Amino acid sequence: MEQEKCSMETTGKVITCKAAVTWTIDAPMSIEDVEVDPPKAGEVRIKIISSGICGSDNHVLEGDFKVPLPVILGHEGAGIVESIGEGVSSVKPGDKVLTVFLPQCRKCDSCLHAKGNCCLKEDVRHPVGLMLDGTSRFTCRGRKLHNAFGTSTFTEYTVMHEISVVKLDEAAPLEKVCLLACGFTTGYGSAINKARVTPGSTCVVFGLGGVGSSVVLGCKAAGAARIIGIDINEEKLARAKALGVTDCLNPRNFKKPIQQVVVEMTGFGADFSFEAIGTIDTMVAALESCNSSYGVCVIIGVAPEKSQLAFNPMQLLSGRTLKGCFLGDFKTRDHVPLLVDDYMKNKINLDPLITHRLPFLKVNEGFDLLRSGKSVRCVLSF
Ligand code: COD
Ligand code: ZN
Ligand code: ZN
Repeated sequence: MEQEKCSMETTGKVITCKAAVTWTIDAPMSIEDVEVDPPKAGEVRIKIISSGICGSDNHVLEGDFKVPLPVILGHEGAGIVESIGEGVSSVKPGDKVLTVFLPQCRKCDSCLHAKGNCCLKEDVRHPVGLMLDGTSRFTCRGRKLHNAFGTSTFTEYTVMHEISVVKLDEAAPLEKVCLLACGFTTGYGSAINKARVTPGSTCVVFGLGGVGSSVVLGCKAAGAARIIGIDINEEKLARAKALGVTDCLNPRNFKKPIQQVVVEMTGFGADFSFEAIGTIDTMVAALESCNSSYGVCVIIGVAPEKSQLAFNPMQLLSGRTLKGCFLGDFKTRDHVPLLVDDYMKNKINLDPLITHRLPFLKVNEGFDLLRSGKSVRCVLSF
């Protein structure tokens, strides 16, 4: 009732609210008053309630992933629809939603293909930071701001395309399921959907942040017998044990390459390997950690711009499979609600991933926690 009243009062009007603006990448975000335009045709304006801080947002701030500036970052969000633009039919004001960076238009070649999940409506690999009509809905100090990955959740209100908005169960707790907008879904799906981890198998996961930890949960759910976790942060290794990691490896404790250690530990290499860090070296190590004949390696991390992956093709010739995957290979609007159902049925536990909570205005502190390695996921509340 309260929400509907609120929505009626603001529908069709510009909303002025607080947002964290990234003017340049080498400075903290600045909390500003921004004007958020009403949604145009096919768009949805959302009141953000919760947002996680994902490693990819940090990649942007550290200059490894270039997006047009100035920008409002954040993509792991959950909120409530405030108003809708013309023609929007899949959500209505008051609905709980997730802000997902991969759209699903249900019409393009990728969406129509049974396996495709990279909708062609928006190429997230080369972000333009504008709505599909080439304009922005955010203004700050008279300047137009870009959006990030079509989402922008570090703001009290955002505008997204309907095709990137996932409708949620009315009972879903937004302060938890926001992780399903990116980190959890990205990691869990890479194990379940892309690698198709098999019962009794051996898996190795490089990087035990929010995404890598979710890979571990996926491997465990798929029945992996052994899960080797690799991280340079001892605290991350310790925490991952509680998630299902059976063997912890810190590459800094070994003189030889970590892939050699994994191959020796497993006999012939792991059945499945996952890279959730985003460096070239760890991608090659992940590839070489899986069995040379039947091993499957899934790359999840984004490497610094313009970097090239180099390895001896013999690594593949012997039979290995190298795969990549965005957002866990889920078709977002079709499949993410099913994950929410699993969460509501207690089949998925997000609590071990949420190590910190902060009010939104302390978003820069949240990034400090991520960079210092103290947090797995810090969830901001608005
Ligand atoms: N060796 C071992 N561990 C390392 C190393 C290293 N050389 N360097 C860093 N680590 C560990 C860190 O200690 C940390 O625990 C972990 O790697 C990284 O975790 P986070 O918490 O910084 O980041 P996540 O888990 O939120 O995200 C990691 C990704 C690599 C998945 C992310 O940053 C990324 O690149 N995402 C791109 C993929 C994608 O789909 N992007 C779209 C939206 S996410
Ligand atoms: Zn993310
Ligand atoms: Zn599409």
